[in-house]
Amino acid sequence: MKEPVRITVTGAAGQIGYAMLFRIASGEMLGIDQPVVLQLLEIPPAMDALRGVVMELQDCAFPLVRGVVPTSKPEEAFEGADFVLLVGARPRGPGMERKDLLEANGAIFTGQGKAINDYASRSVKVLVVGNPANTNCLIALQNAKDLQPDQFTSMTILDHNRAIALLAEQTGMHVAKVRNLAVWGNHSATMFPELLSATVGGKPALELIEFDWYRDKFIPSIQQRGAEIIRARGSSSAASAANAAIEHMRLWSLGSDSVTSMGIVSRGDYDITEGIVYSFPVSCEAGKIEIDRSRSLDDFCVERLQVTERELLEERDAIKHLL
Ligand code: NAX
Repeated sequence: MKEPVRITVTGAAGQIGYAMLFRIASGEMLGIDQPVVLQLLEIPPAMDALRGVVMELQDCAFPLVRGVVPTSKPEEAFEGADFVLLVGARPRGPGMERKDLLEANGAIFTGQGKAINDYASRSVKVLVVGNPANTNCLIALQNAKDLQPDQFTSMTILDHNRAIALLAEQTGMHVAKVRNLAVWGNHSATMFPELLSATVGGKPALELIEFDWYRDKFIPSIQQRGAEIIRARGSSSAASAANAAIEHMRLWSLGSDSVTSMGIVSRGDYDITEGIVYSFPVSCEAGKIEIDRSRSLDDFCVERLQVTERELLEERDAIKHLL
């Protein structure tokens, strides 16, 4: 058996936390030979709910779990953390504008970035799930001055998986046949699910579907999928988001055998402004994330890459006092 690793989950009593913790504890994230210590952060009003979640974790008697630490203190939650999943965030309340949402979350992710800097393992891997995820990730990494920016990522694998599923359905093929698709940009309604390089069963995706369907149905459906789920379920995606977060961390630490999508700090690839957290097509090996630099993009793609880039630049401007 390996030495236990410390995994911090914030917002652990929320709906994504509830859908995620039991799967992490059973070994689905890092493997069934990897013991874990779960360090669970919540705000004080949610500590009772978190106590209930901890009781349920105990009642599973998971052999891999070597400790569970429920806390409302960031310094305890991030102490020695090898993996951090920043799920807890302030939801948009009635009358709240996007600017207010960015500001409210800015305060949370400034503090958590600093606490990760001060208390986590020097090789920590951080995933931001809480929205607005890309910009929250930017704030956290900018406040973790002693860590490397590439230790911070934001989640777009849920959008990636949604795009795979919809393309598979449209072409009548199994999801495993879809390769090389990518989601670019912000996790928001401007994200760009790109099919130019995608294949289904070895054939170019764009030869199997009508371009009009791609532009007018596929892209907006992926962009609006979260809202569609809220309309149907009465609350936002939780199990699929938890699944995506687990997949993101698994691929990052154990490696990927195909292209996926992750929000990472731009180094200027594909002419995207350096320094913003932008979703790119990536692959992972030995704990490192590499951008797929092999894509040739047409004007249709470039225009969409720029739309979502502009939105991220506006978000960055709105919180620049926190950076
Ligand atoms: P919930 O409202 O069910 O849970 C959030 C939890 O976070 C609550 O228990 C709350 O007490 C806690 N929390 C709030 N502030 C905190 C802080 N400062 N420190 C620690 N905990 C704190 O939301 P849930 O459905 O679990 O969603 C969590 C976040 O994920 C939201 O911001 C949501 O918008 C975002 N999502 C991101 C997705 C992505 O693909 N990147 C998809 C799913 C989801 O919408």
